[in-house]
Amino acid sequence: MEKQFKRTLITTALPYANGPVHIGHLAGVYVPADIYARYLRLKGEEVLMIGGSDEHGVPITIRAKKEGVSPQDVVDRFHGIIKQSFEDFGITFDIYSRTTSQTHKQVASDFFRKLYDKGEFLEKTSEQYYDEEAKQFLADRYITGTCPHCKNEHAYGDQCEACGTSLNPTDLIAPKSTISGSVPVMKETKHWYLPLDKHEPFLRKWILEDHKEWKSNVYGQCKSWLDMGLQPRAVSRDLDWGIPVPVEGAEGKVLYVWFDAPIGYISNTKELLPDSWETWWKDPETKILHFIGKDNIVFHCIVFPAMLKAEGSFCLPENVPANEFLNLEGDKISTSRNWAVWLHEYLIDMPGKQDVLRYVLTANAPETKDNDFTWKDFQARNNNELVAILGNFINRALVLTEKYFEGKVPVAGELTDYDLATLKDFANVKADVERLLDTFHFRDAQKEAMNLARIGNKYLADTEPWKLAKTDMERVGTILNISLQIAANLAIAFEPFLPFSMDKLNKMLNVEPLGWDRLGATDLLSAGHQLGKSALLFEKIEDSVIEAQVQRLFDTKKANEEADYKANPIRTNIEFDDFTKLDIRVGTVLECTKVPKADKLLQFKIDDGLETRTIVSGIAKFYNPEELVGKQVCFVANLAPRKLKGIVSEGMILSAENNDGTLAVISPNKNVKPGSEVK
Ligand code: B3M
Ligand code: ZN
Repeated sequence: MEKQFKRTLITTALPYANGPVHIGHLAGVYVPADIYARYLRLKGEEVLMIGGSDEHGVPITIRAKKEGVSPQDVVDRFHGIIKQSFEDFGITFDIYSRTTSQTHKQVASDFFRKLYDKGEFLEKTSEQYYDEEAKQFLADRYITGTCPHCKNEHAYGDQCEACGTSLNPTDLIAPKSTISGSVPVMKETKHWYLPLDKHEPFLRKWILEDHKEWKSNVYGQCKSWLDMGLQPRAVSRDLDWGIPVPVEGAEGKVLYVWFDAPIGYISNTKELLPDSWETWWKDPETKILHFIGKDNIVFHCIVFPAMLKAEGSFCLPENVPANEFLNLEGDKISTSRNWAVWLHEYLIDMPGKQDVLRYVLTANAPETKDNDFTWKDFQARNNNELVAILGNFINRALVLTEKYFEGKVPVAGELTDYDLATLKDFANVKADVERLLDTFHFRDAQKEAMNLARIGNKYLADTEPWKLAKTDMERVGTILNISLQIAANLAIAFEPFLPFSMDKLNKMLNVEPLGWDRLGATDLLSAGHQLGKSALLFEKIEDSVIEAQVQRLFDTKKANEEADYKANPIRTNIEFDDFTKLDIRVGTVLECTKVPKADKLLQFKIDDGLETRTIVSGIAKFYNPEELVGKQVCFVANLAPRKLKGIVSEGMILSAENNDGTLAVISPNKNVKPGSEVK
């Protein structure tokens, strides 16, 4: 039997306060969470929606350093901007707080201390890079050096952005501290680890057996993490920005940001309800839901539950309806490359059009796979759906009532078979929308709601009351009565999706917002009820408006390309002799396989004309191994062999690199004899 709950606690990922929020955030997390919260409130259920800014972590300290301000300055600025954006888009948080709040510092610190006292952590000493000039340990992002795979000289301690390989700081060749520029030294440091391996049996059962109903993208990611085997994870860092580790002898150490951030959900609940917060976290009759993006799945489905379990008194989430990513005009949204539609900027260009964006983002929600936002689609959905279907229907129903009945709901006379069939159609919508919302299928739910408007539109088009006005006013009254009942239903069905417009619609209908239980009823407006004044709910968006947005993105792209070129200019001239030192050959790929435990690497066996050679290359993200077998590739044949993940690589396969770091292998444009020289 399905478990019954008394109340629902909705948490939404805490955005990092190191930049404003964009359409990707809204589409992936906040609009779906808000739709769900509004829906439950309309049903009269007890619900809380918790949000806040994530204000710790290394990226914030890096931004502060770059700008020459304090991390607190950075988070103060962006917390304000983010909070305002959410308010502007009608995201109905019961509280939107921040992880630098006093309450949070206390709650997170106490949480750590409780696990520490219970012996739930491992203490381990390891060697990490230390900057002797700056007198501090270096977070991975504060170390740069040469990538061992592709020789990019600007790789970070956690990742090479050129070839995409994840790195450890110790993998870097010629490491350098970005703080002082000095060469870091290895120094011992102690940290606390959460032994995820110890919780693995519990997590396996809890997720893989007890939560088979989770979305397949979420379940699948969890399964693959569990199947790889869990390792202890450090929950502290050597950093001067964060919540101090509340243990003696831990000076200079703070809680790892991913340890404190999810506790923020608890702290913010406590800040809102100092006396009753525990009911929301500890009573098994509370249903906890985490709305997040796909990059946060492991933290919400594995790490945070392990923390809660270790603590012992908290409930675990019932579901984690994570979304995939939204792209923008075909490219990945990127804060650093300004490839985004920023919420605060959108509202300057499109004042009052919050609902249009909410609608389009839900219609294209990346629920099961990555999805694309384009301005053309934005315009089409506005003009062809919001204006032409929903807005048009409402407007016709209201204007005709004003014209023929002085804005009073007319009496419904005898119903025809067609009237009855129409009423039956829209009565079914309630169950459909509910089923979809209950299972987090927001885009289909919205589509169903739009179908209700389609039914109304078709009804008016088929019955043509304007033609009957001269001959049969009673029939006109019946048609408009039915149309107005549909309009009142739309105001309920669309409230979770288009709250600003439905607020307007309620005013036009001159009614207080109705509850969800009334959806599907045919007596929402009684005969004689005086309607308010009608106005257009949506307006057509002209081509010029869309072109301006597209142009802006085009300008951004151009500026990025110029910056990329500047960052990677043509190098100084070399002599012909220098060039001839390079021995580049063509080889035919005989075999290509993934390197185990290295998600970026492919291992090749190449026919080089003489023998078979092994080459390891960091291009696994861009090719399926099978598709390269039989292809010819160019490779540096006289590069000294080197070991990668225990495999001796005899050469380097040449690829061309796009601005976004994606790679394409270089092949001759006609087949040649293996071993042919490239000159
Ligand atoms: N701030 C990462 C992100 O914004 C992180 C989420 C925290 S949720 C507890 O994607
Ligand atoms: Zn690299």
